[in-house]
Amino acid sequence: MSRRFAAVDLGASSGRVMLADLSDGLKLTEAHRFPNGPVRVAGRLYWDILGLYREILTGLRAAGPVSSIGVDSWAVDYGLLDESGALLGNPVHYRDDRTHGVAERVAEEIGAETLYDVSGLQVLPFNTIYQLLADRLDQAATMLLIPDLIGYWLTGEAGAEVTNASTTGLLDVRTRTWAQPLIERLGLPAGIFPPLRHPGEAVGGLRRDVAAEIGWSAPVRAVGSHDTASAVAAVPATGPAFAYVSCGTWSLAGVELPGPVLTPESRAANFTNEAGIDGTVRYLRNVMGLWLLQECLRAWPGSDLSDLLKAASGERPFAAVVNPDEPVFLPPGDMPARIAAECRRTGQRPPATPAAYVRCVLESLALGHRQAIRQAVELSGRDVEVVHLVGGGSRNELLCRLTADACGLPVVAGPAEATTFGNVLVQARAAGLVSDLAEMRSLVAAAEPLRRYEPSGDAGAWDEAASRVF
Ligand code: ADP
Ligand code: LRH
Repeated sequence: MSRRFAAVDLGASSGRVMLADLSDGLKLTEAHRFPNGPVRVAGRLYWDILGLYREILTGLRAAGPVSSIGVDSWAVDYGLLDESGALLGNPVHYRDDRTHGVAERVAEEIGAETLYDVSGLQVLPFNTIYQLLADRLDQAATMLLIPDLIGYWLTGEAGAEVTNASTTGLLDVRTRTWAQPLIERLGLPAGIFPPLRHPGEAVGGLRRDVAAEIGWSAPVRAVGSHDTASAVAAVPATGPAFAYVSCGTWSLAGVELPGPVLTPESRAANFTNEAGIDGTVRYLRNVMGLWLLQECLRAWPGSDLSDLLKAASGERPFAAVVNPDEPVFLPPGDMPARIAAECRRTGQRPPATPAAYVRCVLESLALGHRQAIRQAVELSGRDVEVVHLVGGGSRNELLCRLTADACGLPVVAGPAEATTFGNVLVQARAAGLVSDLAEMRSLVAAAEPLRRYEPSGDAGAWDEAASRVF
């Protein structure tokens, strides 16, 4: 058996097929990277799922033969299959507005307390539960979350991997099984939810036509198919006293716990208890993340990220900040205009240049990280001595420094491809090459140079900035 594993990792801004070699430590190489983003058709926002699938095949062909393949992606979104297994319509993007008002309606019908007690999930307007209620299900035989849909196309086997199923709002947070009574109460067809599978379990062999197309064959293995579950599994922590920010399109900020926190205070703070590897709980909150920056860049054609970051580091601190989680920032659109409007609404002068906008976005995100981590500590009672910042955002030195300063804690930055590490290490463990989460984490720490940022600056200035927007 070879010690090579392939990870298919679909992020909301880019997808990649990565190759890991565990012959001597852990080496990661990129086989193929491709852009990902929303496509608006007739007023509805979709993913280009077939385009993504084609890129995945290109990547697997380039990666060459491996021992197994794991697939992860962003959470909550899904495709519906009919009785024959054909895809019914293109998967809708979680930033589409079809779920407008649904969460409020469900809370009224079922009760927000009951929903939280069953699923332990934060309320985000796009949770699968709300999308399904806004969808047409009359022809649907099976609902597959995005990584499970890709796995189905690769192998012909349908199932629901549990870490990602925990983001639907329809998984019981205590038993980690489908919440049948809730599903029935909502009038959702129980039959569309496929059998659950766990990270490390076999999905199936590649379909013969897929193997012929990529030129080799290997089994697909379930991993932490929610990208954030894989990223948290690969946080290079050396002990339990850590918080994390998985920072890409979203910043997922929180702590890892042995069990859920389901208190009224936790619900009021909109903290989520998502399923992690090995029965752990990812106790975290979504912060709007680098989406704010991505959308600014889209509004400034021809701008260069590294030039802007350099310029932003010389900008005046705390000139303007916003609450990054204002719902107005969620849909695609003119981000600088929305930031300017938020600044005006909170009595601040809007930034005047792109560099000043970037400074505003990064300080606002650092404030979001600080607030989420402080609340995670308070609500869970977990001690935190260090913040691990992983994902593409760990390449952003200014953001790492600002996060350390805002939190008053050291930040250890990297790896940027934490999700991929988590994905391949669960496969390697299933192959008997790795033992437990601690060993996985020490392999990641040894595989990547990590950067450490000590907190500095004026804590009072961060308090003052926070008081403007929270
Ligand atoms: P996702 O998985 O959600 O698509 P990633 O984890 O790939 O997101 O992170 C993408 C983000 O990382 C980009 O939007 C960008 O802001 C940031 N990023 C990536 N590379 C760099 C870099 N070299 N310098 C600064 N920021 C970077
Ligand atoms: C990050 C992520 C996050 C979800 C969001 C939909 O990629 O999976 O954990 O909340 O996408």
